[in-house]
Amino acid sequence: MAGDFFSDVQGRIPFAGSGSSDPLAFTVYDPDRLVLGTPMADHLRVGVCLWHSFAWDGRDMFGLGTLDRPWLAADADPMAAARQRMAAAFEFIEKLGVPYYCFHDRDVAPEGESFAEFRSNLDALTDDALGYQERTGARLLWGTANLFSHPRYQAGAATNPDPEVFAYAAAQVRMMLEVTQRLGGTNYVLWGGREGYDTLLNTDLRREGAQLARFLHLVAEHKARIGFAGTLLIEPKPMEPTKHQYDYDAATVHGFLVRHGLDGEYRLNIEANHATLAGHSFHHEVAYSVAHGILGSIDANRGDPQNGWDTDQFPNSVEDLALPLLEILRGGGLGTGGFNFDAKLRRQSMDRTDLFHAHIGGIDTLARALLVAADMLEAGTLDAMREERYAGWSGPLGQEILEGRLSLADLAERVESGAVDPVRRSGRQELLENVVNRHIWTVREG
Ligand code: XUL
Ligand code: CO
Repeated sequence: MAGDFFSDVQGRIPFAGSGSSDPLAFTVYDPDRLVLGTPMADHLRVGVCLWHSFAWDGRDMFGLGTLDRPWLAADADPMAAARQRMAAAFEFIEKLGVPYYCFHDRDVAPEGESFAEFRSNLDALTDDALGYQERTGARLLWGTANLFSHPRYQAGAATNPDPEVFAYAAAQVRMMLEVTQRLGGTNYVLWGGREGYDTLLNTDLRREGAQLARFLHLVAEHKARIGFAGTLLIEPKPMEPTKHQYDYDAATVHGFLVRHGLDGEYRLNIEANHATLAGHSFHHEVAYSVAHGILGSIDANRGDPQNGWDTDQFPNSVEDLALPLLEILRGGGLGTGGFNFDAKLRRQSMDRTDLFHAHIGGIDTLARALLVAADMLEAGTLDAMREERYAGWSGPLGQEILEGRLSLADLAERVESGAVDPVRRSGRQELLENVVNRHIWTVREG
């Protein structure tokens, strides 16, 4: 297998089964294994992100880069460095053996001195990416435009007080949407990194909401104009980098879309660490999105219970992932979406091989959670108990209420006559938790 950067891994990471102690092998993720009749790889549709894994050297706000990343050599010519970065990324993706990758325009292309130069850089690197896709079989899960790093976006992109910044952001999204289309991307993501505020003292909430809605309409119109076949996704996050981001969580974004006639045009890219930053569980955000038919894709990662920021660690808890996966299976799967590892190594995990350990662990955790979720779905206990809890709504009273055949006065009459006299029933939470744990403890790996 070609490549110069990951020589510790010679060929593709194999599936070695649960008995294996080889750290550079999968023990659960067996791409061809059928789960509920579908190969594991098609359930999970795993993607590698190019920003944390290939365009970041480990720097944080307190210190310099720590990671061994020869393809980020600071003194290299920017286009030459960009080509090295892409070569490293595709070598890794091919060796990891996952089907997808994701990137921002800026992750691959140097910005140059002008928009035209940025565009020509991105075009050239898109040609390269097409060649790599053909050679490796890797596909683009989603593309996105970085509308938050450059100083011009300090006060937001679509929600900027200056319409020229709005226009600049529009040009960038148009370019990246078309690049995503050229690469056969199955989704296009908008994450509103600085679409929010640092202080209400200088912020007009009504205006900024209207601007954001206009922007999202423009993107949807352009998607239709060029015939992009993928799905448009919005990625909720409540804060960081801003104090308050408008796309706070799934329910907030859903409400915004409905309010502005944009539902039907956008779905959601739910990120685990963003859910917990919003004070929800990842399970909640996925369940909300599935319940309303707006789940699009997943950014797989996790936060840290002691740190209140977006630590973007690789997922490692089957408990945390099994129930979200159950919701996804109940909803019929991810469609055009997938599990993108929007996750980064810890700063001390400086060896290149650490990237493999991180992804192998995350993917095996996802695979095991998928097995647990499928087992829960097949056993049907949770579904049956939930259904039973609402049984009254299938009876005559429930049906009459839902069909609008009873007024408040009608209902009061039934209560007053004694025909209605509710009986309390246990919510059985502990029993349900035991059911879940038994699936987690007993599901077989092979
Ligand atoms: C930031 C984040 C982004 C988006 C893409 O928290 O998650 O990387 O996924 O812009
Ligand atoms: Co993300």
